[in-house]
Parts: sequence; C-alpha cells; structure tokens
Amino acid sequence: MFDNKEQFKKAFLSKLEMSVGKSFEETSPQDQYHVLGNMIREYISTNWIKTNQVYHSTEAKQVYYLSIEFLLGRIMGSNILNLGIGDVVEEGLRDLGISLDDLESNEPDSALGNGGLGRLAACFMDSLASLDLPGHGCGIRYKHGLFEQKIVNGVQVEYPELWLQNGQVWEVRKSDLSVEVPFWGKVESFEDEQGRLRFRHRDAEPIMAVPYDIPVVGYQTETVNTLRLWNAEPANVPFHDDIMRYKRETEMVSEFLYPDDAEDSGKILRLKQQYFLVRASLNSILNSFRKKQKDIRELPNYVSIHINDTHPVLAIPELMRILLDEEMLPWEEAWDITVQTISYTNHTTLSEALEKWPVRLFQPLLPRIYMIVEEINERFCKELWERYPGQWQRIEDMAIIAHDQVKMAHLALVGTHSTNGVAYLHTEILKKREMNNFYEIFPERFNNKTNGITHRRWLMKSNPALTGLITESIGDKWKVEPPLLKELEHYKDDAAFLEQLEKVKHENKVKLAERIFQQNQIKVNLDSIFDVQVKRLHAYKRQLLNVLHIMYLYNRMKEDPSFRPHPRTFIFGAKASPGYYYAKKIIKLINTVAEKVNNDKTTNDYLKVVFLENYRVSLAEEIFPAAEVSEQISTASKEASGTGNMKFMMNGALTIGTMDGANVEIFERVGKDNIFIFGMTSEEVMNYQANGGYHSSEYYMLDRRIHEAVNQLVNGFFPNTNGMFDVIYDSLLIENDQYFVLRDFDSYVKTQEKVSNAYQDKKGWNKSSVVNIANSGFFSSDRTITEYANDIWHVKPVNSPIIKA
Ligand code: F58
Repeated sequence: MFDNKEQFKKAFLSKLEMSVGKSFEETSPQDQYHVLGNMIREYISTNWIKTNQVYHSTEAKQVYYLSIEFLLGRIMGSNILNLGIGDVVEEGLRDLGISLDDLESNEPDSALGNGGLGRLAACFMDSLASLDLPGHGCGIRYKHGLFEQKIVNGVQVEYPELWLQNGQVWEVRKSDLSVEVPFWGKVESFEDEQGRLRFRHRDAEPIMAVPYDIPVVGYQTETVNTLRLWNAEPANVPFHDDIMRYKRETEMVSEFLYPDDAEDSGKILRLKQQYFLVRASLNSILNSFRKKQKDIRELPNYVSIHINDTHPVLAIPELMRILLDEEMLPWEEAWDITVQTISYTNHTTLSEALEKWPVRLFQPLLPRIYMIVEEINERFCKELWERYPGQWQRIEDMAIIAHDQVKMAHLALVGTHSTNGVAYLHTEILKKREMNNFYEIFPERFNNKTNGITHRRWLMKSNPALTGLITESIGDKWKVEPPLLKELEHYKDDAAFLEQLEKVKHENKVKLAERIFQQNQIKVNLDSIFDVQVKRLHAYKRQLLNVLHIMYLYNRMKEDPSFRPHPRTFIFGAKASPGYYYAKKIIKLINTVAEKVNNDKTTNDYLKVVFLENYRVSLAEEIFPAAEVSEQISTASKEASGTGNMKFMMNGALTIGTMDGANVEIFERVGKDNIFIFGMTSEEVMNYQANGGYHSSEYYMLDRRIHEAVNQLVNGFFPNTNGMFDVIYDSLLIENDQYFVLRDFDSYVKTQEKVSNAYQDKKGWNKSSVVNIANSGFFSSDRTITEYANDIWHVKPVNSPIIKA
C-alpha cells in the first residue's frame, strides 16, 4: 500500500471511510492521523512478526534494556523515515490537500520520561533496530507522561499529560502475556521433600502487569524490535472490603511518571513502580529463554539485561530470587549468573541524586527481595572485611545497607559485571572520586560509553533542508555511516556551500520565529543571533548564569548608549520538577527579565528573551535546526554528559560551554577555534569543594556588573516582584553559590563577547558551523550502541529474515 502514490491514496481513502464512517470531506485531521497511523502499523506488522520469530528461534544472544523512562516523542514521523515511505505518503496526501507535517502534529508526544536519561533510552531503541541488533526495551506504560507546562504570569503551572486520551495507534495490548506482581505479605521458610530449605511468599497482594508492545522500526532494514511497556491492572483477587482501595492503589502504579517522593506514600509508590517493571520484565525474559530449552546456567550466553541507572536495580535480587527459589541453584552459582547477565549505566555524579530506600519501607513491601538484598550485603561486607580488616569506616561507606537505608547504586556496582559512565570525563570522575572505593575492588568493571543521539530523528527528520544540502554535497552514505559526515570538512572553504548553509539556517530561523510569534507573540529579529538554552531546569545547569549575563547586557546598554552588541535572541525552554521551588523561581526570573527587556524600546532591537513553554521532544525538533549558539554552561564536573549539546552540534550551532560532560569530547573533535570554552575546569571545582576557599561575596563586592545584577533581584528593579527572588539572591550570597555562578561570570561574559565578535565574520562562523556538523558523526547513538553491543552485551546483529530492500 506504500509502493506508489496512487495505491497509497486508494488505500488511505478506503480505510478512512471504513474506520470512521464519514465521507472524506467530513473527516478531521485527528481521524486522518489515526488512519494513517494504523496503516503504517499494519504495514510494519509483517516484519514485526518475522523479527520476533527469528528472535524466538535464534541461538543469538539478546539484550533487554530496562528503563523506567522512554522519552519517545512522536512516533509516526520516525517510522515514516525509517520505512522509507516519506515521498509516497507526502505526495499522496498532498494530492488530497493534506499536509503530512500538519497531520503529524496531531500526534501527542509520548513523554514517558523526564529528560536526558529517558531520551537516551529512546535514541538507543532507534539505533538497536537500525543496526539489526536483537534489543528489547522494557518500561512502564504511564497513563500520564511528563506534565504539560503552562506559563501563567511568568510562573510554571503543571497540567496532567494526556497522551492516551484519543487512543494510541502504535501499541498492541497482549493480555495473554500478563504477569502477576506480588507486594506486601510475608516470607515463610519450609523444608521440601528433599530436605532443602525453601522460601515462599505468603499473603501477598498481587497486581497484574499487562504488556503493551510498541514496534521499533529500524532504518532501511526489516528489523522491527519491540518496546514492551507494562500497564498495572487489578489482578483477579477475591472481592474484599477494601476492593476500592486495592483498585486505586493498583492503578496508581502506572498512573504517573515519577510521582513526587517527598512523602513516604510517594516513596512506596516509586519503589512499587521499580519492582513492578523488574518483576514483569524478568518474568517475560525468562519465559522466552526457557522456551529455548537451555540449561539455566547458560543464561549469560543468551541474555544480557541492562539497567538504565539504578531505577531497575531490583533486577539483581529478582534474578537471584528466580535462580534460587524457582531454579533452586545454590547461592554462589546464582550469584555468578546474575552478575554476568546484568550491566549498569550511571548517569550522575550528584550524590544527592543517588537513590536510597529506607529499610522500613522496603522490607514490608518486598519481603523476599529484601531478604536477598540483606544476604548480598552480608556477603559483600564479609569480603570487604577480609580485604580491609579493621577499616570500619570504609566498610560502612561501601555497604549496600547502612543506617537503615538500601543504597541502590552500591547494589548495582556489586551485582553487575559492568558499570559505565556516559562521557569520558564522567567515567573518570566515577573512577577517581565518586565511586573510587568500588573502582579499587572492581577496576575491570568500569568503562566509558560516551552518549549519542539518533541522527535520524535529530538531523534527517527534524532538519530536512540541512540533510538535503549534506547529501547533495557528499552523497547519502553518511545516513547509514554517520562518521562519513567528516567529508563535509572539504567544503569548509567553499563559498557557495557556506552560502547554502547560511540559507538553510536562515530558513530554519524563519520557521522558529513563526513558532515564537505564534506562542509568545514576540517578534524576533531574524538577523539576531539565536542563542539557545533548552534542557531541564536545574541549579547545576546554571540557567541563572545565562540570565545574569542578559541582565548585565541590558544594564550596560541602558548605561552606555554607544554599547550596542550584535542583536541576540536568547531562547529558553525548560521544565522544573513540580516540587523544585528554586528551579521554579528561575523560570519566573527568566520570564520577568523577558518582560522587562522585550518591552524596552531603547534596547529591544538588540536584545530579546523568549521562554518557550512546554519544552518537549517535538518542540526540540523545531528548535535545534534554528539554533546558532548552544548554551552548555553547567558547573564543570556536574553534567554527566548532556545530549542536547550533540543535537545542537549536529545542526551546526556553535557551543559556548564549560569543560564538562561530553562538551570535552566535542571540544576535542572540533578544536579550540570552533567552540567557545569558558569557566573553571572540573579539577578546579572539585578542589574548591574538597578544600574550600570560595567566597561568592568577594565576587559580588568586587565586580560592579555582578553587584548591580544581583541587587536587581531584590531591590524592586522588577516591578511587583517583592521578595520573589530572595531565594535566588540567598543561594548566591548566603549559601555561598554552590554552583559557582559568580565565579564563572567574568569568564562567561568575555567568552560571550568572543561569540559576538566571531559572528561579525559570517563566513568564518559558517565555516565553524561546517566543522561542527562534519565532526558530529561520532555522536550518533549508532556508535554508542555498537560499543555497548561489543564491549558489554556481546550481542551481534541478527540478519533480518527477508532480503533487504
Ligand atoms: C541525565 N540524567 C544526565 N536523569 O543529567 C545527563 O548529563 C545525561 O546526558 C543523560 O542523563 C543521559 O545520560 C537524567 O536525565 C533524570 O532525568 C532522572 C530520572 C529519574 C528521576 C530523577 C531525574
């Protein structure tokens, strides 16, 4: 039905009529989207079934990627691209007077993730399928994904997200594969007929995990992998007094992405989600493995289980439970198999972000799992004791259970054969600092896998104009081998090419400007530099540094009419966690500054500030292609990797950034002339943290620019904001500016001046832009996934069943 335009139109019209019972003229864009979506899913299904058949029958090892988040965004466009049916669909629809872009915009984002970690999981799914690797995603089908953000009077207001409201065309419910997940109850020991000590879980309250499968289509291949999302539903339990409570509590498990865990009730729910994901996924993994009729001791040769951060770390005690209680293996053997099967990625160096669960909540909720964790802990502490006799402090620091807390990262480090960081610097920090104790014992387990992004979504799909220009110049092999983008460097002195590149950027800026006008009613200058910071709002990411710089520019322009820098449009997009008070104040501050500078006629030809509400994957796809400056300004050592930085680079923006996360590797690839680096190094930051010596008040007292801007937060400079920004002021001066915003301010301002100067030489700028694009191939997630496959999982491509198109 997608072979040619005429066939497609015929099929589309007839399906439209059959499924919605309206004449073509009466159908809505929603109807049309659903029909097209269903057609594509049907089209995929032959290869999906075949891929699954191959996976069931093959001897090849398979990998299961367990993640509490998958931030997919819209699915249709990516499927159309990967299937190679874009031209037929677009032209066919055009004949019917429908724009494919408009139709796609009817799809809600699948926003089952918070930010980088969840988006990485989505990019990995795309790469696994595109590389013909037998990779399965396992996650949770949250009824409500990440909240929708509205900005009301400059303040973030959260609304529930409703991606399932109009039905989901991509998922398939498989109730026959449901799994029971037990909570609460108690563990009883008993002796079996052979006199062995056995355990059983009694009086548990079970809930059902029902899988919904989403096909993951590879690019130009017949491989269609599966993302299995589990939905929580009441099990078939006897009707009892509290059935309403039971139903409510059960459904809550897959109701919301990451509920606020400030209260115990939230914590229990979160831990429930984690075990729910793990229990259901491992059950289904082991079912598939058992069908192969291999000895259970062979599990690590056939199955690799990857845990994305510590959220699915209960996979370790759960696999132990299966091996001990169901397969009846001795502890040592079960432990060996578990460690060899599971691998772990760490995504943060922030110690406050490492998960810990109070024993008083963990033990009653998961009694058998807790017993196993206790045993793992005891055995590990015994080993430590033998290795470090008398070193109580060290053993206490490394224990899995200490001070009535279960430390999930310690469990992950001890119970897996591989721990990886997500950028070179991050991995080094884990090895040398944060996890140095563990590195000493298990040096061979630590490795780096620098993050990547799928160039299919983030370049080919979102920036067709640039994709076209690249392909005209170097052919299209780069689409399947992104490092070939390097060939673009031959064009860095080609005046005609640079002109074309500038034109592409300009067209993308025009489109973004339209979006800005439509959302914010702000008219932006198309010749201004589009300077963008889009990411989650967090103190360490230092959106505040960006804002203070804008305030300084404004102040200086007001003071000195001869100071008029190259016009800039500062664009922000960021969601703050609903309970993160400080982050919400920063959002209010950005909007307050925007209000002030955008309405000042004496300066607003030079300075505009735009906060785009509800930053999400589909909006990101409009922003990256239009960006010229990429703000990657975290406090060095704090950003594990960043992946937005890679998306900007691939779309030709130049980075202003600290030597943090993957910025370091971008710097190494593009060279110092094609990136703007500023600020303290991670060594300097960590030295301050270890030895003290930083006094933010000195910077406040000695630097007029800082003094003025910081005072403006509290002195009535912004009308009607009495007391509103005290918390920001205090963070800088009373709490001694933990993230060194004032310390890096001068360096940032000077480097921003370099950015402005560099932009004056448009040819030189465009040349740098080419160097960035040309070197971005390394950051394709195809490279990252190939490294995981070779070094950690030991999985190989499985040839697709039918001959490649
Ligand atoms: C991010 N972590 C890192 N965590 O901050 C970023 O540097 C890195 O590039 C990215 O992972 C991918 O490796 C991140 O996104 C979360 O969103 C947590 C999810 C669970 C709740 C707390 C936040």
